[in-house]
Amino acid sequence: MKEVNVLVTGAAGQIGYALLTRLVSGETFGTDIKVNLNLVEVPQVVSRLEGARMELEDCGFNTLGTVKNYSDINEASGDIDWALLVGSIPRGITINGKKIEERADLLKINGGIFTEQGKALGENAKSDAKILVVGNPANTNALIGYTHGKNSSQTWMAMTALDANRAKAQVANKCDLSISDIKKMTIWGNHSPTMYPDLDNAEIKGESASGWINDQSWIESDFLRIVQQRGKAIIDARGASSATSAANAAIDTVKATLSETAADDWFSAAIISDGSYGVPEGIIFGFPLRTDTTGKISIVQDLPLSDYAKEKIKITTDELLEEKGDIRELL
Ligand code: NAX
Repeated sequence: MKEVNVLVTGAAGQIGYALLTRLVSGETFGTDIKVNLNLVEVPQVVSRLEGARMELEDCGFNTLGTVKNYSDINEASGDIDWALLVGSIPRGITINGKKIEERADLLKINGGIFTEQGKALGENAKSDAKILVVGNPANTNALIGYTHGKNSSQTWMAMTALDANRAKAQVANKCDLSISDIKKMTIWGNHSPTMYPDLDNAEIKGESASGWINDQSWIESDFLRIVQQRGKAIIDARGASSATSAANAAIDTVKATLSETAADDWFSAAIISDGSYGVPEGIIFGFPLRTDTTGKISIVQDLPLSDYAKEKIKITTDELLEEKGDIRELL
């Protein structure tokens, strides 16, 4: 059996719990590939990973390879094909007597983590490794990791697939359609409330989704608000953040990179900007993406953008530039 080596940080957290089974069940990488897991946690909770390991063993998947637990990213990152960086320090945590509420503080604390993880993966992971940052603030964490990875053949992404899935679900509900009828959903920009889910370029049965919906006031008010605030709505209802749907989106992103993207579709993730669509180079930005037959990921070009879309994209761009300014000394 072929093997794939997958590293997951924050593996003892909520998303980690929902993610691990699906990574090793055969669903993600295929039923003919063994998945070796390197699980990483902070030293205080690394012992909990042993519980995760036992449960995975008890699932009885033929595709489960080795499961190793680490608290040191340098030891964990050798020969990795895929890294899912889920662990990060959440807003509201108290560190050295100070409650971390400000985005700038959060960015700096996580910056230290992603500097180290970037260096370790850049030096030790495979040259064609793909790295998906889930831990927030995901885009800027990914920028720090990418910068310190200093390995241009590796691909760094920040996750926006959850936002894309949320957008598709709202459209499906509104139009009484199946999710599979909705294609080409793009989340432009930051994984934050400034993200811009684009219904002009999304398609329903080959037609522009915004044309099909034909209700601009729903698109500009209800739809945007619901998608942008969905994370908060779930926390309010569940008393905890979205874990199952976040893990599902991470699996969707991995799968989207494993084979050529269907001709009538694309997927959404944030990658380093190359200046496409006038987005400044050097920020990790949500774009429409396609995977080719060799596994290379590229930005879908030449999509039309209305003045309204350009205005929204500018807002999320400005936010990412501001975040970059907040962590300038870490780059
Ligand atoms: P949890 O608090 O349940 O788990 C996080 C885990 O990460 C903890 O077990 C913690 O010990 C670990 N951790 C912290 N620093 C670490 C480090 N340096 N190395 C290894 N492990 C470390 O949070 P959970 O609900 O699982 O969410 C994880 C992250 O995903 C959060 O930052 C959250 O904001 C983010 N999210 C991102 C989403 C996205 O679409 N990009 C959506 C869902 C989610 O909110």
